[in-house]
Amino acid sequence: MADQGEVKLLKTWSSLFGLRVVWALKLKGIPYESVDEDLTNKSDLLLQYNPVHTKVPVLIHNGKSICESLVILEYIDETWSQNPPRLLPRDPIQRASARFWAKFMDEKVNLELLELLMAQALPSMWQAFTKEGREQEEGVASIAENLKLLEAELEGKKFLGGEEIGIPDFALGWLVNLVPVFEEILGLKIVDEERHPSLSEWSRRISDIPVIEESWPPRDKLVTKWAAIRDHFLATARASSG
Ligand SMILES: N[C@@H](CCC(=O)N[C@@H](CS)C(=O)NCC(=O)O)C(=O)O
Ligand SMILES: *[C@@H]1O[C@H](CO)[C@@H](O)[C@H](O)[C@H]1NC(C)=O
Repeated sequence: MADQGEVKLLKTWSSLFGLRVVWALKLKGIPYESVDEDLTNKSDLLLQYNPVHTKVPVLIHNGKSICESLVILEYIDETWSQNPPRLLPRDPIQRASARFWAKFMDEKVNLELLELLMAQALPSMWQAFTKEGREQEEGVASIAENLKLLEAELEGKKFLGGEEIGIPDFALGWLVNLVPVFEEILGLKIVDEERHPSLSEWSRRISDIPVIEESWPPRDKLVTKWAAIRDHFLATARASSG
């Protein structure tokens, strides 16, 4: 195999964006050095290599940095194009579709799930979570709309990209682990077998991939972390609304 060069990944123990890159590197069999950042005390390396956003993940390949998880995934696919699996299809129409869905995950699904957890970023969500019963169900319904779209997209398919795992699957993959964590904290069901059979099937298929299964952050640590983040957001929101 050709020399991989020096590959270093800046991430955190829990970063869902970082996980996308971990999976891509591991599935393609690319050896790399992993550096866990403390985001409350960012390293000089992070400030130097991602001065624009100072966010993880950052991939450093032979001293050059690549930022933004979806951009990193494409870089990995192009740089190690000989290593299967191929993360973006060859066909331009299919490539466009893969990029479209990856963007959809970031702009809609992932964001709305975080907003649901925080119940603060959107006034409508805030309302849903400070009120009871029917209105809370309506807050959940807006996320349900996006999940329904994904359910339809996945129907009859193994992966979002088709037969093989691809970039949109990486973009959505964190859902498999984090949705149950959010469900536990919120005490409600977001994804279920009955309403989301294809999504549930896809979740199982994703978690059965050994490289993915072995890379999840510890569940109890995640529950503690996200519950604390949520409490902090809710307290701040209450304080600022008097
Ligand atoms: N769009 C970015 C998002 C990355 C991101 O939000 N990273 C978080 C950790 S999960 C971060 O580094 N936050 C540090 C900060 O905002 O200062 C990507 O896809 O890479
Ligand atoms: C911040 O990180 C540096 C090393 O990168 C370390 O020397 C320092 O003690 C850390 N500061 C705090 C407050 O954790």
